[in-house]
Amino acid sequence: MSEQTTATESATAAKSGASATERFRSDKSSAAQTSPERVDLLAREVLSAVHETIRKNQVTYDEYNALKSWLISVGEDGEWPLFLDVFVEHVVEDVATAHRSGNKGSIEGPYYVPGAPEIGASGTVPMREGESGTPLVWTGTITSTDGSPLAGGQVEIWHADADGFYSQFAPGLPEWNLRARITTGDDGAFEITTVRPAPYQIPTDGATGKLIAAANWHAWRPAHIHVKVSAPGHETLTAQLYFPGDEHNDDDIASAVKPELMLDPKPAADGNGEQLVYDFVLDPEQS
Ligand code: MBD
Ligand code: FE
Repeated sequence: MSEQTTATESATAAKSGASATERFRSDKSSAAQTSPERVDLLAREVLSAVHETIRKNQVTYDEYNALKSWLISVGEDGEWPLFLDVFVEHVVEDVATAHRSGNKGSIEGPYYVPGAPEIGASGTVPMREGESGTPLVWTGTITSTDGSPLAGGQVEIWHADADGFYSQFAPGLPEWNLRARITTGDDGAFEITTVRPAPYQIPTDGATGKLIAAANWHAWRPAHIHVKVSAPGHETLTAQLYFPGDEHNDDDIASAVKPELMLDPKPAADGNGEQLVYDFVLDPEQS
């Protein structure tokens, strides 16, 4: 049996959820500061919307208890990061980036890990010997909205493997598998070699998967490559890039696909896999 099937067998929602919760707590939750005025306003509005839904739909005690039981299991399964990033983050991202004139972005999702290995301006993402998936060579540039190339720009890239698993969130994968950071030189150019990720299915054995099954939805996200692009004096861009023809581009469970984020892979000139060009334009930081 290949090493690549081991992860398939022992990946569980609870394990990836626990990793995502831990990751969030160490990177982001300590930075959360919200004034009492905003908490008062937002909590009241959200609760009113819930009350209104209950009245409008004549919600029963059975339904209320089903909700309560489900909410308890979201926490037990460590799936608050997954649930919120799948069903809520896309609107937060829209609001946060509406002022930009550079690249469109998309949600970060629960599986970003800072500190991936640096591979220079041109390099190959860490991967296993014989990593499955079509080889992909991606060239591009990072420029500012005025067209000037950005030296010292970084692209952090992370994506699932050909079985749909993310390193550090599924067992049996090397720590930094399919995660890397590139840094541009004076011309703002980069070249990244990796492999095509597979479509991603939300874990079906956790609370989020149970909601999806109970509502008769599907659990799929189209294949995607995550990036975080940064450069001195510029707003950091978080995005996901997609592949034309994926059957879930039009019904992503996370509502995170935008037409501007579509890649255009072509057969590679050397006959080995695919090549593509995709550039990034960053907005200068607002003063
Ligand atoms: C993912 O890979 C992802 O990108 C998002 C947003 C949610 C769940 C899994
Ligand atoms: Fe993802």
